[in-house]
Amino acid sequence: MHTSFCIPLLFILMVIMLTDFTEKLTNIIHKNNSLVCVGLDIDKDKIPSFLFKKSDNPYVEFTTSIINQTKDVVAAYKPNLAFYESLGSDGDRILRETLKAIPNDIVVILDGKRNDIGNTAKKYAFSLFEELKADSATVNPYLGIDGVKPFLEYKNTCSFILCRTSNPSAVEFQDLIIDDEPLYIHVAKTVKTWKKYGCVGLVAGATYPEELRKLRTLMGEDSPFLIPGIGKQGGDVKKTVEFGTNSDGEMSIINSSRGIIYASNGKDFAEVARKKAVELRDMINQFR
Ligand code: OMP
Repeated sequence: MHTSFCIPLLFILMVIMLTDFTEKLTNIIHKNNSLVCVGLDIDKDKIPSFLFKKSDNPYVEFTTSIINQTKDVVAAYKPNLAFYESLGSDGDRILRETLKAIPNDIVVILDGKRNDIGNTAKKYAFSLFEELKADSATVNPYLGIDGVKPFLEYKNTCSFILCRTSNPSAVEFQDLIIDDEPLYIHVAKTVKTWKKYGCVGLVAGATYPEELRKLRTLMGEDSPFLIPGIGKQGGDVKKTVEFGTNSDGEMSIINSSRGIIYASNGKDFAEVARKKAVELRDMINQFR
């Protein structure tokens, strides 16, 4: 091939490789020395009330203050869409303005636990990855691969499949024994086969460390894990890190929402959120 073709081709290939999701995740983990994900779950009842008196854009002032105070100590931000959708059309504006405040090198996870039949799942995937330009999303596996594939087809994104959730009633379905193994293990084994379609990881709650350990062993070194349940839900940080990360102490995103963003409801809310994020980062790093 002529060199005048090779050089632009190489450049395009490099750009594609540079923006690969796992590379973006690894880069930000190294840059900020952090596995912390701050969950941006905005809730009027918990946001400092002075913001609603003093500001005409209180939610965005809240989220951008938190982002500005924590952007050098986190790997990711995770807005949970329920909190934005519950605000109606204003929620869409608030979400978009919040996303704009997040630096490009930080991973954005849009948490909507979406899925549907393939034709509809395509629209969910489009709205998260094209409209809102998320790096990743949480996805429900219950409908099987035709509902998941539309998410996996987006290059440079990654979908975190609900596998062993952090809530008390996770056991209700996820622990059902089928062919001598719990359902969540079947989910993980199947998700492993979906790697051929695109980047796929697991959601595994910090509140179930034994299950987390089994899942990391099963999925291997290169699968990204989203691990919520630290902070308000009481997950154990040491076990989460020891069982959830790979042998480099990476490939995991450890989320805390309320424990960080609502640690103070005073004027110092953003500084206190930073303090909490730094504390969590340091505690995690102690065990990596
Ligand atoms: P906090 O309990 O306030 O730290 O919030 C946890 C966040 O993670 C919420 O947005 C939850 O919806 C989400 N989450 C879980 O708590 N448990 C899960 O198993 C999965 C998720 C999630 O997918 O992020």
